[in-house]
This record gives sequence, structure tokens and C-alpha cells, in this order.
Amino acid sequence: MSFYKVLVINGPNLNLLGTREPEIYGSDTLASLQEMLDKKAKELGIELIHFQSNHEGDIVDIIQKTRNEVSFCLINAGAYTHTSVAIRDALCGVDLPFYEIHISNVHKREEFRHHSFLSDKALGVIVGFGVRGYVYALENAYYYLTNK
Ligand code: CA2
Repeated sequence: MSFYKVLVINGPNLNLLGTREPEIYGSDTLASLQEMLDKKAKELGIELIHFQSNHEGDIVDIIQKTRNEVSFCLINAGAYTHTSVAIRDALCGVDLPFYEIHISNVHKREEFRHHSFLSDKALGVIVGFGVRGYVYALENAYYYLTNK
């Protein structure tokens, strides 16, 4: 039985995972990442809603639409991390606790990737641990939800 629902959002271009730039993003695909998370979620008794979009407004919409059913969000907003006040406002507007995730270590990369519109509102930020960062984030979301 699932006690908690967690929304997992992957932003623009993350549908390309595993097809290009393996030296930066590894060789897992989005489907294998989602499978890995589903397996961990099952162990924890969590239900996941997976959502990937290349469109900013669609990401705002899913945050609003699921506001009454999810308890937590894991978000890799991709490039929107560095540009989107709208996604920040949506997460804050529905008062959804979230972890921000990045597969690569954004601080080792171009300067424009060093700023995030989400980090100061996130409960935690995980960068540079590859796709395993999502699994770590899910375990910690469970810890947060069961200890708050
Ligand atoms: O490191 C991350 O997870 C990022 O959020 C990924 C974004 C990037 O804009 C952020 O600065 C950091 C880009 C996602 C692109 O993903 C691809 C994966 C494979 C092949 C091509 C793109």
C-alpha cells in the first residue's frame, strides 16, 4: 500500500538521456532511470508520478494539477533551473517541498549553470552524482515524509 505520492519532474532535453554526451550525463536512459526509481519507490511504499517535458508551461501545469495528491517533488528542471521564475513560483505557490537534482556537477561547468532559481527554495540540492542522485533524493524524501 502506498502512503505517499511523489512527483518526479524531468525538464527539457532529459528525454535524450543515454543517447548523447555520456561523459556528462552517463549512459542510463530516462526509461531506465524511471525504472530504477520505481524499484526503490516500491521498496519504500511510495507511489511515483513521472513527468518529463520540454515545455516550461507544461511543468508549471503538472505542479498545479497534482497539488492535492502529491506530498513531495523531485525536480531536475534542466536548463529551466537557470532561467525559470515561473517554475520557482509554481513550486512555492503550491507549497510543495522539493529536492532539486542535477546529474552533472553544474558548478564545474559554464558560469550560467551556477545560478539556480530553485536552490534557495529547495529542501535540498543534489548535484554531480549522476542518475544515482535521484535514488538518494527519493530515499531522503521518504525520510523527510516519515519523520516530519
Ligand atoms: O546536470 C543536469 O542534470 C542538468 O540539469 C541537465 C541540463 C542542463 O541544462 C543543466 O544545466 C544541468 C541539460 C539536460 C540535457 O540532457 C541531455 C542528456 C543527454 C543528451 C543531451 C542532453
